Amino acid sequence: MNNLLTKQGTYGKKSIGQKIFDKKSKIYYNFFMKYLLFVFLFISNLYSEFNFINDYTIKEPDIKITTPIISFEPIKYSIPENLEGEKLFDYLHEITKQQVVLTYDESKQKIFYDVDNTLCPSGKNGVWEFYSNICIEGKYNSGNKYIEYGDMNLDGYIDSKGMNIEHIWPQGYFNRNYPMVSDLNHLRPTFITPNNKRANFPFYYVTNPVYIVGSSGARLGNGYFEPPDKVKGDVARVLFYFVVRYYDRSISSSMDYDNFFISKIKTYMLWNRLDPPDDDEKRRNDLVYKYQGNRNPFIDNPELIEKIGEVTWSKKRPKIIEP
Ligand SMILES: [Ca+2]
Repeated sequence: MNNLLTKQGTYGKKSIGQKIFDKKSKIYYNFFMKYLLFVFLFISNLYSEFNFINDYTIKEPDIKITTPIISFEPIKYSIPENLEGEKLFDYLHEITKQQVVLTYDESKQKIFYDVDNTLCPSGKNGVWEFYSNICIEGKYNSGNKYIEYGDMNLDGYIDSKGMNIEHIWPQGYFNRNYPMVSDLNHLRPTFITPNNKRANFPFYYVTNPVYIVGSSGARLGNGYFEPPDKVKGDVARVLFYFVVRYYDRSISSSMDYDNFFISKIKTYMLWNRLDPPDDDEKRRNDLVYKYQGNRNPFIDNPELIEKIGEVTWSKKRPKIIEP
C-alpha cells in the first residue's frame, strides 16, 4: 500500500522536488537558447566584417569598388585630331579612368572565364598563355584548372598547377594598391613558371638567356625578360597605357624607373609598330570596357603613342610616394 502511494506520488503527481527541478531546467534552457542566439549573432557579425575586409580592402579612399559587376556597352573614345604631345597625354589620362574598379578576385575570374578565354586551334574554348603562345582548352573561372600536361611550352618545367595572373607592371611597384592591382588592362594569364621567371624584370632584348620558352621564344637573361615576338606590341601598349593612366600615382616604388621605362621608350615604340594589335587584343579591349568602363586607347589607335612622342613620355614621371 505504501509502495503504491509512493509510486502514485512519483508517477501521478509531480513532487515538489521535481517541480523545482523542472523550473530550474526551464531557466537553464532559456539561458542556453539566449546564449546560442548571442553566439550566432556574434559569429555572423564577425563573418560579415571579415567578408567586408576581404572584398573591399581599399587603400585609397576615393575609389569605389562595386559588386555585383556592372556591364557597359563597349564604345571607343573619340579623340580630337589636333591633340599631340603633353596635351594628348593629359587628355588620355582623363578619359581612361575606369568607371568601375573590380575586386582582384573578380578580375581573375573575368580573365579566365571571358576576357582571355577565346578559341583554341581545336575550335574549343580555351585560354592562350601570354608568354608561351599555347592554348589550354577549357572554360573555367580559375587559373589552376588550365593545367600544362607535359612540358607543352618547352621551357623545361611542367606547370601542373596551371596558370595565374601576370601583372605586366609588377604589383610590388605599386604596393598592390587599387585600382592598379585589379586593372584588367595590364593583367594577362600565364603559367606559374614563366610568371615567376619574369618576376620584376624590365622588358627588353635578351642576349644571354638563362631561361627560354621554346614554344614562343620568350626568354630571361642579363637582367631583362624578353616577351615573345607575338606579344611584344601588346606589352608595349600596356606599358604606355599604364603610364598615361597612373603617372599621378605611386607606381614606381622601389624601382629604377629609368631602367624600367625611360631608357626603353624607343624600343617599346618600335615593338608597337612591329606587332600591331590583332583581333584577340581588340576583342579583349572591348571586354575590358564591358567590365570596367574603360579601355586602352593605344589598342584602338597605336599611332597615339607616336603622337604623344618620346619627349613627353620621358617627362611625365610617376610620383614616388613611399608608404
Ligand atoms: Ca612548361
